[in-house]
Amino acid sequence: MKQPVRIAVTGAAGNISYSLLFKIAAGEMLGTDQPVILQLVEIPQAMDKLRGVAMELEDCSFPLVHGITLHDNPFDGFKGIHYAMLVGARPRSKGMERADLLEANAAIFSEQGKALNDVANRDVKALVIGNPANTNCLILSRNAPDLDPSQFCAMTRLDHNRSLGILGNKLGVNPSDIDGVTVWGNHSPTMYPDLHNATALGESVIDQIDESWYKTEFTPRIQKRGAEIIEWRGLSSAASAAQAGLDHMRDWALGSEGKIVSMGIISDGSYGVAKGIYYSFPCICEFGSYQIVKDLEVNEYGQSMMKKTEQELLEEKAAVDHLLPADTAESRENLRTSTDGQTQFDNGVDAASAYYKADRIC
Ligand code: NAX
Repeated sequence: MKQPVRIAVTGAAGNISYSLLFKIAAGEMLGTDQPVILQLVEIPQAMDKLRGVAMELEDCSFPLVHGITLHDNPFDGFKGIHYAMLVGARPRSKGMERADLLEANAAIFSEQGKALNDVANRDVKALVIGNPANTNCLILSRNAPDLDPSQFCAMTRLDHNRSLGILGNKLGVNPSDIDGVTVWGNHSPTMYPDLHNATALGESVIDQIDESWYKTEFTPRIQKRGAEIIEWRGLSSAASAAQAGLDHMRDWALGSEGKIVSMGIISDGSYGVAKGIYYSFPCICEFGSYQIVKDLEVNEYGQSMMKKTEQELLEEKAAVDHLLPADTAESRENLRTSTDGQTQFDNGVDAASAYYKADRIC
């Protein structure tokens, strides 16, 4: 039996987590041979609701769940964790400007970055799902000076999966028969879903679709799919977001089997993208780490689309720049490439502490 891994989920009493937690507990993320300890984090006002969710998890009797702990702050909740699924974020309330939203989330993700830095496993992998995901991820990473910026990702996998699903439907193929789709940039309506290097059953996709369908129907549909779901369902995407979070973390940890996946990662300047922002690139994952696929052709249209979404991220960064610790700026721009990235289990946590006990709910 493998040693259990510790997974923190923030916003654990919310909608996305209500799907995500049960999938993780069933072994869909890290495999059905990987026991897990779930460290659930919420704001103090949501702790009762969180207890109810934890009771339901307990009632499922998942054999892989070796413990569930509930926390109202990240410094407790992130102790010794190997994986962080950061779902909780401040939603935009009525009358709130974008800058206010960025600032409200900056407070949350600064604190969570510090907590990861102080108490998480040194090899932790953190995925930001809460919006604005890319800039939240930047804030998180900049507040964790002792962790590598490549240990942080923003989720654009839902946009990637949406592209595969809608394209598969159009071409009459299974989404798993498609490869080479990239969603570039920000998880926002400026994202660029690029099909120019995509293949379906080994045949070029771009040769099989109409350019005007691609540019005027497919692209805006992917960019605004979240709003379309809200319009029909009356609620925002939850199960599909949970599935995407799970897919992202599974591929990052266990490998993408040679397939290209879109991940919001620290830009190292590839494809001319400004260094130091979290931008979605085409990646292949292997041995617990990702690599940017470097040699894809980007045409003039693609370049202008990539610039637009980069510009938006630079503007978001400018809006929160005064809140970012200056001393982590350079290390996020002068990156080294690591060749390994396997999660180690030497997490320095005192095995006698309460966090190591496999109590079901404590
Ligand atoms: P909910 O409002 O249902 O749940 C959010 C939960 O987070 C709440 O229970 C809240 O109490 C908690 N929370 C807030 N601040 C927290 C903090 N500081 N620490 C811990 N918990 C905290 O939202 P849900 O539908 O689950 O969506 C969560 C986030 O995902 C939102 O920011 C949403 O915009 C974002 N999304 C991101 C997507 C992506 O592709 N990156 C797609 C889906 C989704 O829109």
